[in-house]
Amino acid sequence: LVLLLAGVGSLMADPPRRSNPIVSHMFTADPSAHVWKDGRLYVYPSTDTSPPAGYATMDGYHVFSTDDLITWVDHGEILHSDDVPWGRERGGYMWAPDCAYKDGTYYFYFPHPSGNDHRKTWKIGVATSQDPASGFEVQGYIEGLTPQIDPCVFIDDDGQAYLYHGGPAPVYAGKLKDNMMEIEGAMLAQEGLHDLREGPYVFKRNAIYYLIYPDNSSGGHRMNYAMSEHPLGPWESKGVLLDKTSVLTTHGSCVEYKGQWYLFYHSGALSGGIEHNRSICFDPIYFNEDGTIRKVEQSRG
Ligand code: FUB
Repeated sequence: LVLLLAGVGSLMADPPRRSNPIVSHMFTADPSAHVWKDGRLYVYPSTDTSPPAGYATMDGYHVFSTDDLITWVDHGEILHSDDVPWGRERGGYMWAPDCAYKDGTYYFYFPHPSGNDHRKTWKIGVATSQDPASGFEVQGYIEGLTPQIDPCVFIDDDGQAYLYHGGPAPVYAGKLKDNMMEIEGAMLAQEGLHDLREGPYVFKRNAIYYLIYPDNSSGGHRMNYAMSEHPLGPWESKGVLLDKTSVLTTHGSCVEYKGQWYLFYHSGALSGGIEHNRSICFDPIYFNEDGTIRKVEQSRG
């Protein structure tokens, strides 16, 4: 299934932010953005159901890609809760995912509980494919983790992969073995992340590691960020990157594309702020000389 999401009219738009929200034929949240070797930018979000039925009914993942930040392709559903061998009887609960690429294989990481009390039974599943937007098959889940949501995998310049997950706090992080499905050594609670709630995402720029995360602000979580000289911290919180949007949660990722950095996040842009009908958006981010990030000008809160 390949759908062209933007019509000719949107080609007239000059700044990329004009295509917000990215997707308008379904509700999407928790965008994880990556640029893969074909030069396209891919976004891996989770899916909100319509009419809104809460986070319990989030049941699958689509992938979207672009090469101009204006026209987005929906590659269709890559994974459904029916494909997950643990917890199959309950469905739903396919929450914020991430994807990583190593040695010819794409690794898709997703949370899914194995028992009736999802809070106590979260597993971080792994599905693999040779294609970034189709053919994913579940390989199992990562053993030995604290039951938490919101996986993020960051691969450093030396090829070492790190897994982060968190929700509730703290964020735990550690090295992944070369097979990308087992932990090497211990997962460590990450220090210095002020008021962290969930949703860690790590990226690197100019030898500085950044970890962005939602805080616990009442009425709407704000996206915060922290910096470190090391991928496993300790971190120094630097404040708010994105103010609250029109929905309670926030969750996002940062990526550089064609020389510009962007923050991907979700808001209630399409639904008018309905809590469980979120939509993924993006806006440019700008760095100061010392590596700190200016607060994002939110185009579709
Ligand atoms: O989308 C379901 C959950 O809400 C995510 O896992 C959290 O990060 C929050 O966005």
